[in-house]
Amino acid sequence: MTDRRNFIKAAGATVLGAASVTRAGAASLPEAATQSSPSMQPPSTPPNGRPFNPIVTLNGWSLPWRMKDGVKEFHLVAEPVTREIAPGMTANLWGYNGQSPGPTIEAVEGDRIRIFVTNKLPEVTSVHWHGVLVPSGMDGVTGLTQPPIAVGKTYVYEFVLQRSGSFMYHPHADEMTQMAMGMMGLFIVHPKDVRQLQVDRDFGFILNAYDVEPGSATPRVNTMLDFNLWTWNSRAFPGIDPIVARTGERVRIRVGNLTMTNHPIHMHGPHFEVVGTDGGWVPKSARWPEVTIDIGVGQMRAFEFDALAGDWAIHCHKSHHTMNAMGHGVPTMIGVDHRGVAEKIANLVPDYMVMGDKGMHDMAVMQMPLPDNTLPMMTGTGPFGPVGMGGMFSVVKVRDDVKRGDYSDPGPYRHPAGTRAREFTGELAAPARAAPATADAQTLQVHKPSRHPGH
Ligand SMILES: [Cu+2]
Repeated sequence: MTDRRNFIKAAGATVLGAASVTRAGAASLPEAATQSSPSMQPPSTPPNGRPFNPIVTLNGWSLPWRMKDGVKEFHLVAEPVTREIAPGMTANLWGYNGQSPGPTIEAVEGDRIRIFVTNKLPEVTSVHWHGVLVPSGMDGVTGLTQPPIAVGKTYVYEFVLQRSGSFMYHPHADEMTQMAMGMMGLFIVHPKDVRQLQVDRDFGFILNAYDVEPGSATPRVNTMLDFNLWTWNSRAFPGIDPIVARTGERVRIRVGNLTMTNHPIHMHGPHFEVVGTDGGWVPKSARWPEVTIDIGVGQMRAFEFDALAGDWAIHCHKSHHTMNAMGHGVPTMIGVDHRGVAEKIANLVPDYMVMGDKGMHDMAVMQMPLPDNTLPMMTGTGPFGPVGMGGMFSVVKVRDDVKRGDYSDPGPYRHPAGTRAREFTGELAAPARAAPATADAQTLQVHKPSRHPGH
């Protein structure tokens, strides 16, 4: 405690305001852990402090802390990072501690935490603890509750966690740019009683979106709606981890939305219950069943289900959000026979192909030349061929024999005999159709009004 008091006095600030760290304070900074891998890091038992059941961050990890005089100390470093969006594409983003999104912060209701934030970006930043109840001066809004964290400077935030729940963190300084560049992370506060709200598996991810011109690597930050990479934790399918569970386990998924539009997240298979928002837990009697949960901008939702064996798609139901970079200015060619025209064009442009006249599935099958560092629009392969998906899509993989704590991909589901859709090869009778309407019935009688009163 003496250390902290001295340090705060030296910084000339009160405990209620985020304070700039002096050289004396910096000497006592906890180490800033960094992560170079975009793969899911399995949860680990908390080494000290109150016990909790850790969450699993899809394609992510949780930030280690150190205990100092009963305070949990974390160190976030805001910095430019490179993030693999999916195999074949890497983006130049901004994030924290080597990755975008930043590491998940996990702590327990009642914990006093101290978060050091070092700014290694080329411009000022701050961190807002979205949904966490904090003193006003710890809220991280540049200009309103604190000065901006200047380039190269470190600020410290300190507060006691009052309520458990699913929260986020993100900058409140040039946030249009900084969130478009990938600065965000999950902030999970576990209940004080480890048995309360307990589930077998607890997953979390943030919905984010980027506008990266095919062939380039840095997002355009002025885009408001027309993003071309729809991602979960800055990953696009097939780069998103599967959500793995054992049959019968209780599974929770927490999803936050820091894009510029809503995302109706639809899960196939078991129905789920909405159990929480970033405003708190929904009382048991008020939980409601769903198969799709619309997650508005700046919202978090937590939902739970009992795992059923199978490979169950989970995806945003806006179909354009399960695609990677695509051209929107393309006319619909379905039903257009343009083969004759194509031959003439091919004389001028030898690579010209006929596409889209029977729908767009061919796009998922054919290998087309793409600019470097560009994901195909429809991609991913399953045991029965191309899935034809990109973007916000993953698979809930539930098996009878998954071991406790094992999150590795169990491979494709083996459907029990007689439970999979199959081709029908029998005789097809002509379908019975309604008799065509007679010409008489189609004659319209038009009665013109005889008078036009009032005009
Ligand atoms: Cu969406």
